[in-house]
Amino acid sequence: MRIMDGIRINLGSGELSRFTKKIVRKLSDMKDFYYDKSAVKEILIRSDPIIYEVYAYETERQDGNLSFATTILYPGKIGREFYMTKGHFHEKEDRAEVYVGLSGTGLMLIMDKNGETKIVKIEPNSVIYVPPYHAHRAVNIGDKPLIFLAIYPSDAGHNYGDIKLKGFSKIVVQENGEVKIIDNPNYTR
Ligand code: M6P
Ligand code: ZN
Repeated sequence: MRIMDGIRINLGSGELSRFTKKIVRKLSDMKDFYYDKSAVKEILIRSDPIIYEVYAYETERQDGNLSFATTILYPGKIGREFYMTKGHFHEKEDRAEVYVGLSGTGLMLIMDKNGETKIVKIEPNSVIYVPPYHAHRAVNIGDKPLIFLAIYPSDAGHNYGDIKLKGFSKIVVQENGEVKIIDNPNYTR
């Protein structure tokens, strides 16, 4: 009987050996998501840095199926705010997700519908459960790429609308060389 190869994760680069979709998210693709709009403008005059890349292995969008993706979130800041993913609620809001940290250090913001945000560390070998009805965003607070695996129902979908408009209730910034979690001045309940 033939033994099949599984899909491998390159732990150095975060790349999947097989994937159905690759996303490259540059600053120009997510300028509304950072709180400091003038810092965004300033950077975009000179360059358009890649903030993160996603290798997704997605199966048919049907109840019961699972999909998974690795994300490589680069280190850096826009103004004082650390590089982060857009963050999203699921289109099917009752769908949950699991994140597994593979390399680098970061934080996961997990926010409920009322804007209550919990923050969990992402580091190698950490497993983070995102419950249904919660928005989730990863933030790189280190100086190396943050690499993690996410596993989610194939029919979950992404809803960026609310996040694009208001963001998360908390943002992660650097202050006097330290990582600080502060209230997002642009967030309204
Ligand atoms: C993880 C998963 C993906 C998601 C990606 C980037 O890999 O949650 O579903 O697309 O992170 O996050 P976002 O879609 O918020 O930019
Ligand atoms: Zn998700």
